[in-house]
Amino acid sequence: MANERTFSILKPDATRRNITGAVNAVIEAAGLRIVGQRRIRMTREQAEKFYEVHKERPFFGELVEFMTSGPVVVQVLEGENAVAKYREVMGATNPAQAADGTIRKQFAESVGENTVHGSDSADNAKLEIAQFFTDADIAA
Ligand code: DAT
Ligand code: MG
Repeated sequence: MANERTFSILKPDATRRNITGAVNAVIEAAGLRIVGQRRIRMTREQAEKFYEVHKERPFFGELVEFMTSGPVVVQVLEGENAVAKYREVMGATNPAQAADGTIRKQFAESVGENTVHGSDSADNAKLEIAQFFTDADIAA
C-alpha cells in the first residue's frame, strides 16, 4: 500500500489534561507524519455531522456533548498504510481492551472519553479530512 492519509482528532480529554504533545510523540514514533493540524472548538452541528453514522446509538447524545465540551486538535496524518497503522497505534475503542503501548491503553480514561479518533477506511478518511481541512491547510 502506497503513502496514504488518515484523519485524526485529539479529543477534549486530551486537551483538558494537556497531553496533546505526548500523544503526538506516540503518533510520530510510529512513523506517521502530522501534515495538517489545527486546534478548534467543535460546534454541535460539526460533531453531530461527524458522528452521524452513530446517531441511533444510545451513546450518541453523550458523544456529542463530550466532543463539544472542550477544544480538540484535528489532524491529517500521512504515511505508509496510514489508516490501518493509526487504528493500530490508537488501540481498541474501549481502553480496557486496548493493547499495551497503544494511545488508548496509555492515556484513555473510558470508552466514551478515549483520547483519539482515527478514520476506519481510506474513503472515510477523505470525507473526514474534507470536513475540516482545505488543501491549503495541509503541507506534506
Ligand atoms: P472508534 O472511535 O474506535 O472508531 P466507534 O466508531 O465505534 O469507535 O465509536 C465512536 C466513538 O463513540 C468512540 O470513540 C467513543 C464512542 N463510543 C463507542 N462505543 C461506546 C459505548 N459503548 N459507550 C460510550 N461511548 C461509546
Ligand atoms: Mg469509528
